[in-house]
Formats: sequence, C-alpha cells, structure tokens
Amino acid sequence: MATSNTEIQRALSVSVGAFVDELVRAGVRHFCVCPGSRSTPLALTIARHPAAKLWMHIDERSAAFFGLGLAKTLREPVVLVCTSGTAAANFMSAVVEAFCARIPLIVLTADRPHELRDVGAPQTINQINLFGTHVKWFVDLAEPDAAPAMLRYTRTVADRAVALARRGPAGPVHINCPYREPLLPDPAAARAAAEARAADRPYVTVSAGVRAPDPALVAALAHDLSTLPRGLIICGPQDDPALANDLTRLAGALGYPILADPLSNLRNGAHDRTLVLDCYDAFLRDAAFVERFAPQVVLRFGAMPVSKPLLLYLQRHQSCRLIVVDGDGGWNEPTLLASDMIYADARLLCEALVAMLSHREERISTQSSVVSVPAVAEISAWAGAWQAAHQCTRAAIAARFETLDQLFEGRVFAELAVLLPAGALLYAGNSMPIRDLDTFFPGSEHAIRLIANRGANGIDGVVSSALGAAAAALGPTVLVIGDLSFYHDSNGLLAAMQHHLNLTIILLNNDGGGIFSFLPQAGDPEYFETLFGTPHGLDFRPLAQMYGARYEHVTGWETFRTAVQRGIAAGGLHIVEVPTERACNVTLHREIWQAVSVALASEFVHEGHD
Ligand SMILES: Cc1ncc(C[n+]2csc(CCOP(=O)(O)OP(=O)(O)O)c2C)c(N)n1
Repeated sequence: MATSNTEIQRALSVSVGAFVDELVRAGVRHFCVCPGSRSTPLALTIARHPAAKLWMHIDERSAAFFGLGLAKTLREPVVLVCTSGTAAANFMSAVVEAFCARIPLIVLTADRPHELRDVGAPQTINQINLFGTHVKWFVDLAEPDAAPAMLRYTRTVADRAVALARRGPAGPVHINCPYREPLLPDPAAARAAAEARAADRPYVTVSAGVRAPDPALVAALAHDLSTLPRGLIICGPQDDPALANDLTRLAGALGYPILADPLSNLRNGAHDRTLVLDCYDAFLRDAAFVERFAPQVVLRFGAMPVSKPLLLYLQRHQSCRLIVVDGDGGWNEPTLLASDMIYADARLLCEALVAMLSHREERISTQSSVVSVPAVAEISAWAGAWQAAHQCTRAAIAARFETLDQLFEGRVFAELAVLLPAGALLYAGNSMPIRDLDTFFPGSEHAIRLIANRGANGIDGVVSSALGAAAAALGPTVLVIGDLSFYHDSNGLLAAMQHHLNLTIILLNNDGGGIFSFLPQAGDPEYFETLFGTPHGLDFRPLAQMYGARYEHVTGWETFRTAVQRGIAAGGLHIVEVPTERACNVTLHREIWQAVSVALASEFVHEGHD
C-alpha cells in the first residue's frame, strides 16, 4: 500500500486515470458531476479527459435526473459523480427511476477510506449498498493502487459496470470509490495511465447476445394465434425504435389491432400505422364497448401501459389468453393475469411469427388444411370494429374541442400534435400530463419522440430529466408538466442557464394536484384541499426570471400557439403557463368521455359491428 503522500498521489492519479479512461473506452461519453472535495480525483480526471463531456450540476438530485434524461434519450449509459455523505443519498430517486424504467446509469460515489467509516468522520455515511435492491450491481472499489494487477482490476470493474448497466434489463450500477488524502491527482500521471494502452479498445470487450425465440415455441404460437381471430397486440413503454416495423407487420399478418401506449415508440413515425390505435384510453371507458368486444388472445410487449381503462379491460376479460413478451427476462406483469411469459427478443419473435404465419398461409392455400384458419372477413370485422371505435373517438374529441374556447389541459396535447415539427421530443410529466398525452395526442407520420418517467411515476426530477433529454435531443424539446411537479424540481432549471439548453416548458398550472380531483376523496369537503389539492398560490414568473427564462402566461389558444412556436423557434428556456382550474378540468374530461360513449353507441348501432 502507498504510504507517503507522493506515493498516494501517484497511485490515485494512475488508478483514477485508468478508471475514467476505461469508462470512456467502454462507450461512456457523458459525465454528470456535482461539486465536493472527496470526489476531486474523479472530477478533475473527467474534466481533463478529452473524450468526456462534463455536465456540472450543483444539486445532486437534479444532476441524477438530468443524467437519467440524457441516458434515456441517448439510449446509452451515463455516469453520475458525487462526493461522500448525503450528496450520494440525493441520487436515490433517480436511481430508483432508472432501475424501474431500465435506464443505464453508472453511479460513482466518493467515500472515505475504510478506517474512517463508522467512526464519526465528517460527511461520512454508510454508502455500502446505499441504493439497496435498486441497482443491478454494487462494488466498493479497492483503494487506488498503481500495481499492474490492481490497474487490471480497476479497468475490468469499469468495463463490467458499463456492460451490466447496458445489458437488458438495463439499469443503474453503483460503484463506491474510497479516496485517501491528498486528493489532487497529477494530470500527467493520469494521462500517462490513459495513454498506456492502445487507443480505442476497452480492456475487456463485453459481448452480449439477444434471446432468440425457440422455433418450436414460434410454431406452436403461430398455430394458436391463427385459430384465434379476436386478438389484440398491446405495446407498452419500450425503447427500441425498430420494433415498430416488426410489430406492425405481425399485426397485419394476424389482423390484430395494436393498442399503442404513448411511450411505445409506435404512435408516431413512417411505419404502417393502419392498425395502430392511440385513443383506446377514451373508448375503453365505455362499458358497452368493453362488454361487446371481448378478446380471445392478447399479446403484450413492453412495460405495462399507463391506461387504467386498458387494465380494467384486461381484468374484465380474464379468461382470455394473455401472452407477455419480455426480451430482457424481467417480469413487467402487474395484472397477474398472464398465461404465458415469453423471454425472447421482441423483434426476433415478431419476425419469426410473421415468417411462420405466411408459410402456413402458403401451405393452407395449396393443400386442403385440417387446421381451422380464421376467415379473412372475420379478422376484418374484428379489427375494423376497433378501427371504427378509434376513428369515432377521435372525431368526438375533435368535435368537442371545436366548441371549446376555454383552456383545457387535455387539448394542450391535441394542439401540440399539430404544432410540433417532425424530430421534436415531447417529455410528459407524471400525474395528468402523461394521461392526457395518452388520450389526446393523436399519432402521425411525423417522427415525434414521446418520453416520460414511468419507472416509478414520481413527480420529482421531471424538469431535470427533460433538460437532460434536451441536452441530447437533435430537435426541439418540449416538456408538459403540472405545477406541483414543476415546483418540486425548480432547482433543475439552473442547468438550462448553465449549459445553454433549449427547452420549452408548458406549465399546466391548476394550483395543486389536479389528478386527485378525479378520485373519490374529491368529495370530502373538509380535508380534500388540505391533504390532496394542496394549493400553493405561487406566482412562477419571478422564478422564471431568476433562471433567465422567457415567461408567457397564455389566456387562449391563439396566444398558446404563438407562445409555443416562439419558444421552439427562439431556443433557450421558455415557460408557457397555461392556467386551468381543477374542478373544471374533471368536468371537461367527463364530458368528453360521455361524448365518446354517445359516438360509440351511434357507430355500433348503425354499423352493426361485431
Ligand atoms: C415524488 C412524488 N411525490 C408524490 C407523488 C404523489 N403524487 C402523484 S400526482 C401528484 C400531484 C401532482 O400535481 P401536478 O404536478 O400539479 O400535476 P396535476 O395532478 O395537476 O396534473 C402527487 C403529489 C408522486 N407521484 N411522486
């Protein structure tokens, strides 16, 4: 072990130099770093590394969510760095979100050396397994050591951490890094450590395969599905943009409609969207539709969708076969109704099923088959009914909006569907924004990316996550957020100023938690406002001023459109406040659901769908 200060400094410089260099070699580019003394070796080494992009943040909670937004948008691991003590604890919410939403993060917490732990040393807490079961891997790194074997160890840990964070199910890993004083690394020694190895190759190249579906399973599944005409595909939040083509092809081969969650990456884009339905959250509230259109089979991909009516629909038809596909081998199945869990890569499974189904069709058309294949007319009637429900729901919503002059939270999303250019990224806050996005944002051929923090559904860290997304996005980024969520992470706004980011925030200000007005406790006159509504009466304009944001309080749809377009065109930080009223918001939602029911009743009486 190094004993003199010179030896300690050399070991520190070489070891941390090798560690940061290895993270970069393994593919990490973005490092979100927070100030502190114990983390000095990491901070300085990262700042000096030519290929590392440094994002400095003062508040650790905001930093971690910023990193999460970056990682989500880039679909790449991002590193977080903080000093010892409660700084590390402030990473917790974002680490939990990353774990639940399968987002790769590499969390580096600086710590004191072992002999200074649990002895009352300042700014020292127990950081061992600090994030509990919400990380995929925890390592209490060995103290810096320049011995060749220890450098091999350090580089291996870095490669393994990046690989593990990436490998499905992706998620956060935590490396606790003990450093002994003196903490200043010598830049030349750190650089020499990085340059000691040939460029552009990690110490260990980690290769991970994908889960290919078992051919026997594909054959059996294709057989079963081809005998079940009344099928649905449900696609929840998932991150693979290439799945859209394969899934829509499978839907076409089976004649099954796709109920596509806003975070499924399926609603928008150039793929065939004929069978992609995006307003089922509204029409599955209609009891008559739910009763009449019972599925025989449901194929579910991705995480569980946000829509509660969809969950209730599945619960209503419990006898239907529910097949859940998870290429990561996880268990995203909160309905507890799954009959089959398939651990296979979603795209490979779709491709194999399509190939098998077309092969079967060819065989059937050349032989007289004993297998009963659904008549094309029967498939069309089923899919056609869902498409008709979709179209008449959209029309009913549009008709209601035409006569609606007042500002309504749901309509914000219908307006954005028109205002956002192709290539834009729309971040939705939790609570009502994600739900209204689900119902009111019609899909289109424009490639608009929809993102939200749906791992743990927190209202914390949303501003920072959206700014992280803005830092990575190629097109304009727009965040729609409720006032409590906005207030919760107002610290995050500093990043926009410090890093010159472009973000338009649409602040839906109903002075409290609007979602609670939809719940039964809204009927409690004594405690509702105190415990749930939680009005704050804040004027956010001075806050915006403090962070150099342009602030516009809109009063109607014309001013809303102009303000959003101005925000997108001008760049920088724009906050567009849309004032709404909680009770009125509930009434309007219920009116629209009622209008949808009326439209469905008329559609299905006249058309005689079955
Ligand atoms: C960190 C965290 N704390 C509390 C909650 C519980 N919660 C869910 S929605 C909500 C109200 C959010 O209000 P706002 O952001 O204004 O959105 P609105 O309900 O008005 O759409 C709260 C407190 C949560 N999800 N996450």
